[in-house]
Amino acid sequence: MSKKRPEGIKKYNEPAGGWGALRAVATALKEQQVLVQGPQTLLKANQPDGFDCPGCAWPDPDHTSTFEFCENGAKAISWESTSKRANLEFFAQHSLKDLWAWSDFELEDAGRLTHPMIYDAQTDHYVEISWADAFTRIGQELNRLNPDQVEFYTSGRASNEAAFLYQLFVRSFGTNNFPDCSNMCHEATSVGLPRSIGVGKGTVTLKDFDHADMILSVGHNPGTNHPRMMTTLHEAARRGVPIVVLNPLKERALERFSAPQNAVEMVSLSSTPIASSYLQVKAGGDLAALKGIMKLIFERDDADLANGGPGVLDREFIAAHTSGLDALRADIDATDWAQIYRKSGLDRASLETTAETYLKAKNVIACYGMGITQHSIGTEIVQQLANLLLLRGNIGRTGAGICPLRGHSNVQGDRTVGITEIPNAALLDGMERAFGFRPTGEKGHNAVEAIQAIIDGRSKALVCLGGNLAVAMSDPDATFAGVRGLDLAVHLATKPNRSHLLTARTTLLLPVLGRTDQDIQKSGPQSVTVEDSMSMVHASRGFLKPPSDSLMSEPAIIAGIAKATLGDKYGIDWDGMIENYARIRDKIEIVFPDFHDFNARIKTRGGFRLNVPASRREWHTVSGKANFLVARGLEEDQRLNDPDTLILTTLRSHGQYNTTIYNLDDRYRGVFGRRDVIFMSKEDLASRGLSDGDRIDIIGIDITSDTQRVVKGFTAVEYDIPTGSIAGYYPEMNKVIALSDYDALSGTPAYKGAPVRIARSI
Ligand SMILES: Nc1nc2c(c(=O)[nH]1)N[C@H]1C(S)=C(S)[C@@H](COP(=O)(O)OP(=O)(O)OC[C@H]3O[C@@H](n4cnc5c(=O)[nH]c(N)nc54)[C@H](O)[C@@H]3O)O[C@H]1N2
Ligand SMILES: Nc1nc2c(c(=O)[nH]1)N[C@H]1C(S)=C(S)[C@@H](COP(=O)(O)OP(=O)(O)OC[C@H]3O[C@@H](n4cnc5c(=O)[nH]c(N)nc54)[C@H](O)[C@@H]3O)O[C@H]1N2
Ligand SMILES: [Mo]
Repeated sequence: MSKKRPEGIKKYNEPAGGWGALRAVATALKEQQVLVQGPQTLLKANQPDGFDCPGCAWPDPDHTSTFEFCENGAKAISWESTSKRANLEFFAQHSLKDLWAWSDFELEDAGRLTHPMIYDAQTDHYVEISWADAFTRIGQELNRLNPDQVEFYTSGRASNEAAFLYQLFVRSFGTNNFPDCSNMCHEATSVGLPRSIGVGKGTVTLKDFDHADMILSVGHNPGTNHPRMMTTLHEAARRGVPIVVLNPLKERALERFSAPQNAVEMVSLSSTPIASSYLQVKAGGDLAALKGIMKLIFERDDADLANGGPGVLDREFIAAHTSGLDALRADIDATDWAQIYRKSGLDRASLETTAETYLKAKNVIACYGMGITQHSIGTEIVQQLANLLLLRGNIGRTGAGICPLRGHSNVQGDRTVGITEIPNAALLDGMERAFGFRPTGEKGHNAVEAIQAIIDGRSKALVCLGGNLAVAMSDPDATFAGVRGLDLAVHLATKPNRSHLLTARTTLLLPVLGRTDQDIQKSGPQSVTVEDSMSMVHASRGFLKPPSDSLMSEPAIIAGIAKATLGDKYGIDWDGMIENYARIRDKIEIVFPDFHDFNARIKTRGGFRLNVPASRREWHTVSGKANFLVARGLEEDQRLNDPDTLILTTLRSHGQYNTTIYNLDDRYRGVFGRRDVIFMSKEDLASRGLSDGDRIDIIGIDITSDTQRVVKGFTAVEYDIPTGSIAGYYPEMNKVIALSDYDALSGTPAYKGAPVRIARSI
């Protein structure tokens, strides 16, 4: 007899994709009331003459002639093309105190912002302001401050054109304070891979997947977060390519998937198994797992050499192209098996199978996501993954390589066109070439540093090009208080969210055109450009009628703020660039020569690929070679010494886009109508005297301060997850994560490895 589960917790037996996904799209369109424009909008997503889907950064196949189906892309698009409006009447009706009591879901569900607004403290309402007055006001406030007292945040939806103008404005103003959503996401990649292979980006293209003999999928959940990748994995699985998954949770789409384009699977209700083996590693255990796999490879290599064989490493490649193997070998030799098993939670057999599969494959691609970057050792884990590939020359040739799954649809592009707190000489030289002035090269703030400066009162103003920074960051309680103490807060946004309710002395909320909206400037309708996870740059053109006549595009707003702040400092032709975005691209091309013939090349179908030297085995590292890098040992984190400590990892549900909550269901994990749950193993429940359904408090452990961070009254759900690891949803769980808990090398918050204790709620 099956026991009674907590409310809303059911077993979901269907494969990922399939009819469940089609049903979910119909619901999303209906709920956002986009019945007329919606289906037509969806057909334009990721088509050569359409717009880039704001859902994720997975590339588009060349043959974009048929509709690329994606449930969560459809949700992202319908969320933006909704007919709901957060207009002036809405803000007249609701004070900010009222809105604070709304859930994050309800706030965004109010719909698209329609007018520029300023906060009126007397009445506690946002009220209309003209664009001209808004710009003047922002300019006055900014000019009162030292440029280094202002934080300029970017979220990864901004186009290359918007991001480039933004960095031009901020650098002309005089700071490199560029906190960026990338700092919370793939910074471990941006910092880790340049030292390994000389470039902070992935080395594969979509075509490489057709030639791979093994795919390693580490710490990402494509069924939810990159659903179009499932088409690729589905094809590979059907070709018999082994897909080895490392993930604490059995994610449904990585177990079995039914492709909505596949008529046979749809009609016969069948599906394709995806993972050939599934290693349920402990949260944060990937470093141990990767060291274990490499240890087995070295053992096999020794054995083969002893038998007179050639060994199993690619010695020719290693000799010609790499440096540091001996040090890596010494580190791996010194790593103790008992520690590997304990930290990874994996047994010898599963590590051996993985090593065997790896050695059998000629071409291996390793894909990864937040499951490995968002740890205090994130950069080092990324580098160990690169080591594993380098051992057999699996970087820089067809069918093989490293493939970080980027987050926001243009997060990679924003970094490429200059959103960085540490500008290198090439960037500064390029700016000087294009605009005749040399910006400061002094290091600015990343996301954690920006929030810390705001909390300490060192920074006085925050300007946000999109996003929901205060909610996305760890320790929101501290962040909220800090932002409320600012002189100025400015948000460029499509929809209201909680960060907009944190008012400073002067607060402005400026509505922008979204990716799907038509953008018409003096020279006519404009396209923008974006870069996907595989360094492909292509144009995107919205075509929907904007939600109100009072919206401006992101580039136009940035230019407006820049003119009001800088006057004609440096003689920059802001108006000319807004009249025709091709002129922005002309400047991008001068600063970043990789974009040569930019305007011509985006006219070609599918766009063009930026230079990724490591794809050609050119290593732009200090040594001129690809570097094997040594990571720290496995037992250095004292916070984990207490046997009562659990590692909390934070997840996206299937019904959310980052801090945007579409609905309260996480269908594939069997959670319906709620998010206040913590997944725990049977053993961890039992050893604490708890049962499935008990109410618990989650208490963050922070050895650097006495602050108590607690989330109360969540429901423990018995789940198939390794002992010692528990999981809850982002952003709710940010309350227990200390701001000081981040990867020292990259600054990425340790969202997937927070030490916590559990207590029964009283
Ligand atoms: N629909 C939708 N699409 C999105 C987003 C969204 O929120 N919704 N967000 C976008 C953004 S900004 C990003 S960055 C990407 C995020 O995409 P993903 O990288 O897939 O992000 P997450 O859901 O945070 O977690 C990934 C997976 O890591 C696993 N995991 C957790 N801890 C560990 C660990 O210690 N080791 C290993 N090996 N695995 C672990 C989790 O079980 C989960 O399956 O998606 C982008 N696309
Ligand atoms: N615990 C935990 N915390 C995390 C993570 C995690 O896995 N766990 N993941 C981290 C990651 S990977 C990321 S990327 C960050 C995300 O952090 P952010 O990028 O700051 O957050 P989003 O939720 O994507 O931002 C949503 C808001 O963006 C605005 N918006 C949407 N489209 C547009 C547009 O086209 N233009 C403009 N100007 N605004 C727009 C809307 O107003 C919406 O409310 O969160 C991080 N925080
Ligand atoms: Mo992200």
